Amino acid sequence: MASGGASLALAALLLVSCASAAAATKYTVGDTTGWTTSGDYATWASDKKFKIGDSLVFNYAGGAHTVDEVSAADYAACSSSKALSSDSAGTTTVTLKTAGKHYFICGVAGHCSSGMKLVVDVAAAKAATPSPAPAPAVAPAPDAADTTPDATPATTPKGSGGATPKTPVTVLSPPGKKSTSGATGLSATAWASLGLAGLVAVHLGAF
Ligand SMILES: [Cu+2]
Repeated sequence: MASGGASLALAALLLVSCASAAAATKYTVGDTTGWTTSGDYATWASDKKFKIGDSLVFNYAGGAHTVDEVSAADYAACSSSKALSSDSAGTTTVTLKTAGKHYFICGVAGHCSSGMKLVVDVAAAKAATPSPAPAPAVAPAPDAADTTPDATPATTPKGSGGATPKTPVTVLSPPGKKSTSGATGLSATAWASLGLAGLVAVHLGAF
């Protein structure tokens, strides 16, 4: 019962995580052109709908350029002195974690002003609203059904089962255990010989 509920919850979790993973898109900035001074990133971004969880992959020659995320004002001024983040490794992947506009520029002198600047507008997560809605509807139903039957049988046998057999069956318990383990014939013969021995004893005592 409990394991059934747990696996259901796991399945629900997997469904949710798979759905969000499948929905995320990886965008290669500038496509085959990559992140260079000859790119036109306004045009590149114009036909794309970015959402939370999507990622941007900047491809460029390592050390030749940087990918700096900056404020709107610094984007307009082509200033990366107060960059929110900066990378120059050659391949920079940025995951878009928040809605709204994200601004990226190249920090190398002259590159931003010659076009190495990108703004993406990340939409507020619309897909997030339908996915959490079915998850709670499924999860509470098996959970509630689980806790009620689990709690009742667990407590009842413990109290009565533990106390009752102890007192009356003190002597009888060893042969009883043997018979349940499969040695029914042996214990029967054991009891029969015990009975015989008893009979013999009685006879011996009588005579
Ligand atoms: Cu550059």
